[in-house]
Order: sequence, then C-alpha cells, then structure tokens
Amino acid sequence: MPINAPPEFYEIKKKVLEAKDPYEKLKWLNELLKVAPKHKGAHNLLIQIKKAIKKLREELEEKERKKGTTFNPYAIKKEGDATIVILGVENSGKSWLLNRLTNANVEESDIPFTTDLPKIGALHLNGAIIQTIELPAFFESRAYTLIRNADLILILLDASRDLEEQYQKIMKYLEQGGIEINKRKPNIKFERKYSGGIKIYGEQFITDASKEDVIKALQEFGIYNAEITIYEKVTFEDVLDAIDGSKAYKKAIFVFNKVKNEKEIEEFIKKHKINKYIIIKDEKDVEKLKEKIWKELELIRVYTMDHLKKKAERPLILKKGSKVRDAVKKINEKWLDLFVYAKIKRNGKIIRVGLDYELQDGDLLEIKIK
Ligand SMILES: Nc1nc2c(ncn2[C@@H]2O[C@H](COP(=O)(O)OP(=O)(O)OP(=O)(O)O)[C@@H](O)[C@H]2O)c(=O)[nH]1
Ligand SMILES: [Mg+2]
Repeated sequence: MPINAPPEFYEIKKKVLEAKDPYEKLKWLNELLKVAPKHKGAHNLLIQIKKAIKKLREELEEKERKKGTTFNPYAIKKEGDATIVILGVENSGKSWLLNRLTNANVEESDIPFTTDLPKIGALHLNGAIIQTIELPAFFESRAYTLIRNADLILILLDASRDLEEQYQKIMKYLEQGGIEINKRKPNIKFERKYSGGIKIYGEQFITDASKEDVIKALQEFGIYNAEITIYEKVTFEDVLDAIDGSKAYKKAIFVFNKVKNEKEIEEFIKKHKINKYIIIKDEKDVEKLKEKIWKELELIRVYTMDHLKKKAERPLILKKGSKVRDAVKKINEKWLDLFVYAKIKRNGKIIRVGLDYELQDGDLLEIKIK
C-alpha cells in the first residue's frame, strides 16, 4: 500500500539519517512522527518511527545515567510535598517569578540567559512545601527528566514580546520530549505477561486499526505475551503510546507575564484553547497564581492528633484521594502492622474508620495502634 507521505516527510527523513548527534537525531525523529501519515497503510511506518524514538531515548537516558559520577546540576532530587518547574524563553521573568513565589534569591537581569543552570526555591503553601525549579532557557534534552518528574509546569509567556513565537517554541520542545500538556491519558491498560500470548479487550474502540494491527505492532516491539484493555475510543497511535509507555501527561498553567494589553491575551487564549492560565500585571497577581497552583496540585491537608488530643501544627500533605493507609505510611511505615483503627473528626462529627477510608482536606486524624 502506498504511504502517501507529504514531501516534507522525505526532507525530514533525510535529516534523521544525516544527524550525527543523537540528540539531533531524536529531534528529527520527533519531527518525522509529526508529519508521518497516520492512515492504515502507513501503520508500519508509524511503528518503526516510534520504535526508533524509544530506542534512542533509552540510549540517551542510559548515557546520562553513566555520566552520574561528575556533578550533574540537572540531577535534582525531588523534595517537599510536590514539585513544579518554570519553563519560559530567556528574559521572560522566570527568576522574577521564582523569587516572588519562593524563598529563592536568584539574579534577575535584562541580560538574556542570566540563569544558566536550574535554580531551586521552596514555595510554602497552605502548610505544604513545594519544590520550585527555574529551568534555564536553553530548552535542552537533559532537562526533560526534571519536567517529567514535576507535578505541575508553569509555562511563562512574556506578553511584551511575540507570544506566538514563544508558545510554538515551548510546545515543540515539550512535544519532542514526549510530554503532553493538559491532556488526559487515554484510558488503555497495558500489562506485560510471562505467558498466555496476546489478549486484547475493547478492540472495537480503536477507530483506525484492527486487532491484528495491534498484535503486529506488539510483535514489532518484541512483545509476545501481554494484555491490553481499551476502555474508550482511541486511535492506533494512542495504542502505540500505551505499549511504548514513555509519554508523560503533565498539567500546566500558562502564566502571562509583563502584561499591558489584556485584550491581546484573551485572543491568544481563545486561539489556542488554553483553559489554565493566569495574567500577571503586578506582584499582587502572584498571590492569585499561588491559589491556582494549590488547586492544580490537588493536595489535601490532614491534621494529626496525638494521644493527648493535641493537634499537630503542620498538617500532613497528601494527594487528593489518599486513604488512611497513606497517612499512616507517611507518619511511620511500621505502624501499618500495628494499626487498630483511626478516628476522623470531620465537620464536627467523629467517625471510626479503617485503613481504606478516603481522607478529605481538613480532616483531623487520630490513629490507634497496638
Ligand atoms: N515590568 C516587569 N518586569 C519584569 C517582570 N518580570 C520580570 N521582569 C524583568 O524582566 C527582566 C528579566 O527577568 P528575569 O526574571 O531575569 O528573566 P528570566 O526568564 O529568568 O531570564 P533568563 O534567566 O535570562 O532566561 C528583569 O529585568 C526583570 O526585572 C514583570 O512582571 N514586570
Ligand atoms: Mg533567570
């Protein structure tokens, strides 16, 4: 079957083949993926590109790991209750924002690329400590791990300059790193097995491929025993992503900085269907951003009480949906075996619950152990 690729496909393919630097090659492979035809006759091609990307990414990660002996400023350990990264072009005000969100005191300057290495600050928010990282404006591949490990991305756009140009640059960078913004992960469950062959459930939900196509793709990835369950309408490419497993789905807030003309921003937001954003006109607006950050992180505060019924000063910070089990684990793993019951005070009422009870923001928790 002809693949009917557009001319630029072949131009980019040439660049992939000619690329000497592996990072360069990865960049072009991702470009190739974008222009590659997605119709049924081109499925094999799609698989080959995805395979090449996966292989190269793994090789590069391995290389970065091996470099571990020398000091790596991009190897920042996750600390605190959540992590956010600030991403933006040079001079957009990343350091300005970091200094106002956190306790950091990073140099702010009109000279572009003043920040040449990641900078860290601690944002104290509702009893939680949020690790906040400013990324240099170089848009390097080695920063991808930091972005992938973050709980939230702040995409900073400098409204005193061309918004579209900044937006395209940042989105392209994220896409090349396999990072999806504000998109829900398609509901596909993929499990590798040791035996039993390939089982596919919900194949009728794949809009542009058959069961056989998926089996063929799995074999191409060297997978002969696995179970795939598809719960909603998806494309063949979504299925490939689920098999590959390397795509990261991240939340992002677009932060418009140095804003004078709000009308322009409104049009921009509409054009790109941006639904999570904040407009910063002065320092007061940083407080509004903090509120948005808190909302997007979906954290809850649980106040523990000791046996003398004294409420702890600092709450336990947990992810929304956490259970008593998670709270106990965070206090002391060993308590899981000693746990008898917990008492929760919520809305003035006290209830006695077990480990699987879901906690809510503001709960007062007393744990009874053996
Ligand atoms: N008027 C105004 N100036 C700002 C604002 N944010 C940043 N600036 C100024 O813009 C310049 C650049 O800010 P930085 O915070 O250093 O920018 P950056 O993104 O960290 O830049 P690099 O680290 O060089 O990539 C500085 O002179 C800041 O004082 C803002 O909201 N309003
Ligand atoms: Mg800076």
